[in-house]
Amino acid sequence: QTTTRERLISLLSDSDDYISGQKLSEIIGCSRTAVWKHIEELRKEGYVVEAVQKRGYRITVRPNNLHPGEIKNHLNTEKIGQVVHFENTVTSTQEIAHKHALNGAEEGTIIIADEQTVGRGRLGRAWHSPKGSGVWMSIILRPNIPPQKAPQLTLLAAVSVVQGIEEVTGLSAQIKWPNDILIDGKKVVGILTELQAEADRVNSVIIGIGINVNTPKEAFPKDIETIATSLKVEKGEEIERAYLVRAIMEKMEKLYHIYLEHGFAPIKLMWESSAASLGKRVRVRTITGELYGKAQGITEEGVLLVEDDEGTVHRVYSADIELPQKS
Ligand code: BTX
Repeated sequence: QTTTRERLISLLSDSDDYISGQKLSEIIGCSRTAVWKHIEELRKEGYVVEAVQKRGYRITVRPNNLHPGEIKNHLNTEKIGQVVHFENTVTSTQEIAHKHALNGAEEGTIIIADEQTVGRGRLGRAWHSPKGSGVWMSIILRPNIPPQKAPQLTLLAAVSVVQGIEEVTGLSAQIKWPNDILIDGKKVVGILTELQAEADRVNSVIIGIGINVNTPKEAFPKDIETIATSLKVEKGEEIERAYLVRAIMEKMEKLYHIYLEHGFAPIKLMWESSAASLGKRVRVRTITGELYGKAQGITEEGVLLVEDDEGTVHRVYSADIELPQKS
């Protein structure tokens, strides 16, 4: 699966010293001309590749891009992220992931794009996915579970993203049931889970993750400028996107192993420790109506339990939750 280009990036990044064209071509198993052509390609994309006579090549500057070579460089997973399809511009990575899934893509395959023109949220809503500043990706999983358990994977994905963000930026994010990740009360990540399933079993779960990474504050459209934020805005510095994706893939693979072996219970505990809404009064808006009450917790299936003022506990399968304003 690893291409010449990916090997090249990996070799030139691992080495503190220069590597000669001859040596590169021997290790990779291609001609020196092929090596040279790939290096020219990398330069066009913003890599600074130093070339010194008699010594060879070295990468000194890497662009903040999401090319598979960058993501897979040092990626410590068995499955998740081992196959990466990168596109500059797509309608929606979900749409493309569905096609790959139907065509038998391997578990763990990711589709990632620099820009989405029709990024989608839940219930037909749009997801703002401008060029170059975010992570817009879809991950294909094939767990052997019944369809009604699939929402658990949204929660698992949310925990992975929170852990990945924490590792790379040190920022502590919170999860708002079921699929939003907030920093300081503002939305920095959205997660959308879609299924290809039969009545009793899942064929594939397609987890779409949208992260505002380097979006400048003033670049958010008017309708979301007060509710959205980016990692860069919160951290005050540019974040390397490929590094973030890698961290999330690694966290997700660990959690997914735990999930397949021990079920949802351990993931539920981790989710609860990052949950923004638990124990608080919330407003729940479903397609059929509204409900006020205290968010008690989630069930083993990932269903939210809300206790209303009369003491009745409601099981909420799908809704938008509003948290009280911070005082
Ligand atoms: P959601 O329906 O919970 O959230 C959508 C709502 O969030 C919008 O109506 C808008 O108010 C707000 N919003 C839109 N864009 C942004 C943004 N960039 N940052 C913060 N708030 C925003 C959430 O749906 C699920 C989003 C999943 C996105 C990923 S990206 C990769 C994959 N491909 C794809 O088309 N969707 C997923």
